[in-house]
Order: sequence, then structure tokens, then C-alpha cells
Amino acid sequence: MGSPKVFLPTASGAFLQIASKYPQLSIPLTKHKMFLATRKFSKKSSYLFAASLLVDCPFVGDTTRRWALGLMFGWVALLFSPAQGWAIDLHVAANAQPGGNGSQAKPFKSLTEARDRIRAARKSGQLKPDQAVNVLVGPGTYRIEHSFKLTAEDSGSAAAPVVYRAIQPGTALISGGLTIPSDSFVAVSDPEIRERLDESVRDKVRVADLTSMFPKEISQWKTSFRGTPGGPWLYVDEQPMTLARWPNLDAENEGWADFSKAIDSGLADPDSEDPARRKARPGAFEFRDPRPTRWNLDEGVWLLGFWTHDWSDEVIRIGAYDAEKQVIRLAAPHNYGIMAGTWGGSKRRFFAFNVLEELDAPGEWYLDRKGRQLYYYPAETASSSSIVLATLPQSLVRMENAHHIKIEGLRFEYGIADGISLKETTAVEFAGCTVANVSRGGISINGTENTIRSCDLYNLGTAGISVRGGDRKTLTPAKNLVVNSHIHDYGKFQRSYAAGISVKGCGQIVRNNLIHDAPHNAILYGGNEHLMERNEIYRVVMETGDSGAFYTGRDWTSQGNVLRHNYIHDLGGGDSKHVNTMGVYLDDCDSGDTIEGNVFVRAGRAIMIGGGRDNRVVNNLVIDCPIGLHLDSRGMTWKQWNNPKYAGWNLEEKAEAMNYRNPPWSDRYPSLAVIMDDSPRQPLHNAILRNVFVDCSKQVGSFSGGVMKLLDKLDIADNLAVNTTGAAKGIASTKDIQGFTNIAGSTENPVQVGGSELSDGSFTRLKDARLTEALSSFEEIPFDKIGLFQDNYRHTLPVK
Ligand SMILES: [Ca+2]
Repeated sequence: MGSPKVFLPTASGAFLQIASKYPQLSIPLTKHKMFLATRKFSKKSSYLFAASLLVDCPFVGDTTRRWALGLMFGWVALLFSPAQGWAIDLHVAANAQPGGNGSQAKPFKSLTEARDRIRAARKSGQLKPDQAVNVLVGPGTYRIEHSFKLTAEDSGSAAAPVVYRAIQPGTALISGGLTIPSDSFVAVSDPEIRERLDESVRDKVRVADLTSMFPKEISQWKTSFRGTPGGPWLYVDEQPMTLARWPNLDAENEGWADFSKAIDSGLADPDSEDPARRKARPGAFEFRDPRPTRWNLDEGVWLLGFWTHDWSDEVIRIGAYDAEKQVIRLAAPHNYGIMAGTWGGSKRRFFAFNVLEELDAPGEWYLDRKGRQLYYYPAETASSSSIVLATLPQSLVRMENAHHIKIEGLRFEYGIADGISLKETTAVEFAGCTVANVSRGGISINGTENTIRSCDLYNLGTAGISVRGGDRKTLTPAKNLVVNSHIHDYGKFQRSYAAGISVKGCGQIVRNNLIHDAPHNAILYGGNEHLMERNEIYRVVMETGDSGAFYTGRDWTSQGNVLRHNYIHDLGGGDSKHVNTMGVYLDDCDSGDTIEGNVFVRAGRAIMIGGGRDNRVVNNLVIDCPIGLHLDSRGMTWKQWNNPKYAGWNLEEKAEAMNYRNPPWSDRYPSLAVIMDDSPRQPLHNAILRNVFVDCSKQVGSFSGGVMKLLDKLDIADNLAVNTTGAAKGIASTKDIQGFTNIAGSTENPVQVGGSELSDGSFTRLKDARLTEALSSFEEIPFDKIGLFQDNYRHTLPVK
């Protein structure tokens, strides 16, 4: 350990260096912090000031000077007495030499060194609980081989948090990846490998020998899995590369191969006389393309497919291929069988990956796991590229039972697990951070009053942010907050049920986020008392069906959630008219939520209530969607209803688990408390009020037969169905439904709402007299307050 120094400002402004009496602490105080200190201790500081004058003054005698120096030493000792509570700075630099002490001149090399020093200082009592600590992290890449872990002993307090802060936001990268020098990649010379590659690319594909760079064993993938493949992943210039696949990403049909004939669904047949058929087995399908003959199945070829449902993807290895019959048999069963079929789909889709023989497009790569050879077809010249193999199999940051810690402006990238994992943490905040290029989710939070503020998350294998905490049974809110964060390009590996933000537990707040470009949900939620407001969501549900931007399902007890002032637009994969895509989807009898003041534009079936109760749909604006509002009565007819034999359908049991007929549940949800005596199968007590539906192309309200018979029991009033130009065809109006008024404009005098006015948000007020007269109670939607905003961490807004 070097000789620590404490710097004191003198009257002349120069620094007098005095050796600290506390080398075991060796935390340097900066000039800035000293001034802070002197402000806090004005009386002491005036003595200090006087003393430093005396020390500096050429006219005082030696005795006086010694006395003054002694006074200053005494004052420095006071700095470390229990009375003080100012912040201490520790420095970390990527290019630091070993043996640093955390001073600016001798910084630590890693966050871990800083943490350990803080830990030791706390243990020895040198660092008091009321002393804040700033760890200032310099620019550069900090490669880690293990999670950066923080626990209770690394925590701060509300008044004195422990802060890890990038000196320049966005320039300090905590990396779980191995940088591969571009000159490690050489031409492929092995004749056997060249033979396996397509002739056209044999001289274009490059290979790097990882034997010495990454000597760890690389395990093979599981036979079948959902989501993230095990093992390293390649990133070039901070973008994930494509594991060698067929069809290629830029092929027609968005890179999917399809088939339309299952040979064996693989589903269990409980009544079969053959015991082998009573359990699920790998399915098989006919594939009329000879492509699989090129593949080396012994080495392992996996197919990512939507095998039956457009909301359930799974990766399954090929077990066998019969070239003559053109039949692919998989190596593991799929939960829902192969082409067992719903929604009338005549085709199912997949693509093959991890296939060396298919490494034929720029940006594709392949890893020979046994031989540790990395093959890559560079997009252009790779000489100036950053080539990183993500290898860290743990979260980049793990906190457990930690509290009052703030992470500011750091980047976390290149892991093959979750980016950040917070367990049982309280008042931990990430602000202005980036979490990207990880194989699982970005940030997972389970705790209380944690905040994700103004962060950017992208290129994620599964979800963006998962947040849970609070106590549902006592309805105690967790008050975790996700705000002003930009989440996009997630669900790269798991294509369904990997949401931008997954919300569980009780009382989370999700506000002002921008979520876009993903195969499935934007916000997937369950639990109670969540507030999800002012979020902008677009281009999600791009690859799946029977899915929503917001989704919740199959639970009576998921109540008290508010979806307010969100802007949901341009959903679906190329076909915004697709009714199988929803804006807000309350599936399978989900109940008790409020959907208020949202704007839906080109959002499929904008609002879908699948048989639930006690939902409020109020003051929403729906524009250019095929179906405005769907309400059905599936609980009245489906055999699954409240039937524990069907997965997740034990509705009453779930309510019993919450003790729902007693306080606090019966106070907060009185309608639920009496549900079993109130025709529980019927979709009762839904309120549809003051909504404006503009140019719905198929239906304004899609109400099932059961609902139509119950209309007088529902609270439906003051809704408008608008046909802006009075078009005779292609725009729906409502008939026979109380509480809806049809309003039509004309080509010459269209009703002024929608389309052209979107950019300035003025459409969120009803200005046209024909609308205001019909619906004076419509409340303005605060459109300019939706989405990301500028703050201390987000200085510019992304260009859409
Ligand atoms: Ca390919």
C-alpha cells in the first residue's frame, strides 16, 4: 500500500500535504470534498483557515507555525471522528497499475478493489455509516471473470449512499467478454472444413483458434430448450452476430422455413394401448426440401420453431432425417406437439442454426466447441472492428440484500446470463446505465423501492427488465420504479414471453419508457396495484400471434392494475390489420384492471377482454385498428374455466390463496370478495365509458353472443364510433349496442381526428365540434408527457 495523503487547502490555494494518521483507511479526500467539509464544520474550518494562514505566513515565528501545524493535524484527526458525514471519493481506472490506493494518482484497477476497500473501512469503523462514498470510474473496458457482487455490507444509507459513477457517462464498460484481436482470424486451410463450407465462401470465412485465449471447456447445447442457448456468443462492433443458419436472415419469409404436414405430433395419447404412446415423444414432420442432406446431424443441428402455437417457440435438436421420405424427426417432444394446431394455421415455421455448412452470409459465425475454433464470415474488412466473444456465465452485477447503492452512467455488456441481478435489494438505483448484448435478460429486480432510471437496454436474449417484489397477500406495494428507460431489440433468443418489462408482485411503477422492436410482448404483467403509465410502445408482437403489447392472463386476483396514458402503435409483423395482435390483452378471465386514457394507433385488436370482470375501459382513443374493443364470455362456455385440471385455470384456488374474502382483499376488491355468489362465469361489472373509436376497419366492438345477452348488466355509455370520411365500405359502425354513438364525416368535411395530426399530439383532444358535442366529457390525454424525456442522465432523445 502506498503512502496515503490528505490534501488540505491553504490560504494561498496551494496544497499542503500531510501524511494521514490513518494509513489503514487510506482514503484520499479531494480538494472539492474538503471544501464541502469545511462548509459543514464552519467553526472548525475557521480555525483551520486561521491555522493555515499562520502556516503559510512568512512573518510568524517557528513556534507559532508549529502550533498552527499541530492544530491542522488535530483537525485532520477530527475528519475521521464519528461526527463527520461527508462523501469520500475513490478512483478506479482501466489502465491503473496494480497496488493502487484509490486516490486519483493511484487509482484502483477494478470495481471489486474499490468495494473491498470500502468493506474493510466499514469493518474497521474508519468509514462511518453516515459517510457517503463515490467510486469514480474512469473510461475504458473492465473485463470481469466473475459477477461484481454487492451485499448488505457494501451498502450505504438514505443520506449517505454508496455511488459507483462513470466519470464520463457511457465510457466505462464492464465487460464479460473476450476481445479477439482481428489478426487472430486467418483463412480456413483445413481441407475437411473447407469441404463442408459452401464453395462460394471457402475463401471468405475466417477462423480464430481460441485454444489459448479461452481454454475453458465449452459445453454443447441441451437437446431442447426455450430461449438462451448455452455458451459463448459473438458480437462485432457491439452487435450480435448470426449463428450460422438456414434460411438466411435476409431470405424471403423473413428467414423462416415452413412445413404443413406433421407425421407425428408427439403428443401423449393417454388412452393408447401402447404404453410408449401414453407419454409425449419427439414429433416428426414432412419437409419438402432436400436442404437437410447438407447438414452434419452428428455434430448437432438445432431448429428454432413455432411448432404449434404462434406464442410458443422452442429450440429442438434434429434427431434423425429420412432423406427419401423427406421427414425430419426431432430429438425431444414439444409441449404442445408438432402442428397440433390452433388458430387455423396451415403452416408451421422454423429455422436451422448452429450449422457450419450454412455459414454462408456476412455476419454469420460458428463455434467448433470441441476444437475451440471460431469461424466467422466478416461483414466487411474486420481490421478495424471490435470482435468480442461474450463468455461470462453469470450476471455482470449481482446484488443481494444490498441497499442504498447507486450505479451511474456505466455500461454492462457481453454476458451469457442476465445482465444485472438484484435480489432482496432496497433503494438501489441504476441511472443512465446501459445494459446490452447479454444472452438472457437485461435487469432483474426483486426487492423494494429500487429504481431503474434513464437506462438503455438492447440486444438481449430474453426480457428487458423483470421487476417483482411487494406482498400481494397484504397488498403491500414494492414501489420499484422503472422510468425513462429505452428498451428495444429484446427477445432475441426467447421469442415469446420475454417482455420488454415483466411486472409481478405488488405495487410496481412503470413510467415513461420507450419499448420497441421485439417478437412478443412489451409489458407482461401479473399481480396487483401496478401503475403503468406514459409508456410508448411500437413494433412489438412482430413475430407472434394471439399476443398483446400489454398482456396479462388467467387470474381473477391480478387486480388493481392501472394502464394509463400509454401510446401503443404500429404493432404486428407487417400486417397491422391482424386481429390476432392486441394492444392490451386481458386474457382468460383476467379481472379488475383499469385501461384509461391510452392511445392506440394501428394496434391490431386494440383492447381485448377475454371473459374477465371488473375491468374499466375509460377515455381511450383508438385509431385505425381493425377491432376497437373485444369482450367475450369464454368463462361461460369453456370447460377449462376454474378447472384445476387445466394448467393455470384454478381461478378460485388462486383467490383462496390470497384470502380474498377477508381484509385487506375484501376491502380493496369488494366485487371479487363475493364473486362465487355472483355468477362467477359471467363477464360482469366491466365498464366501457367515454372511449372514441376512429376508423375501425372490421368492428368497433366485437362482443360474443354471451356478452350480447348481458349488455344491460354492463356499464357501457358515452362511446363514439367515428367514420372520419363517411366511407361506405371498410369502416365499421356499431349496431344494436347501447352506449355507442356513430358519427360520420364526409370526404369534403372529414371528422378531424387521427392520422395527420399524430405528430403534434393534438388529436388527443377532441376538437371537432361533431365530437365535442357528442362527448363533452372526454378528458384530454397528456400526449406530450408520454415516452422518454430529458433529464440529468438522458441528454438527448432517440430518433425514431
Ligand atoms: Ca446461412
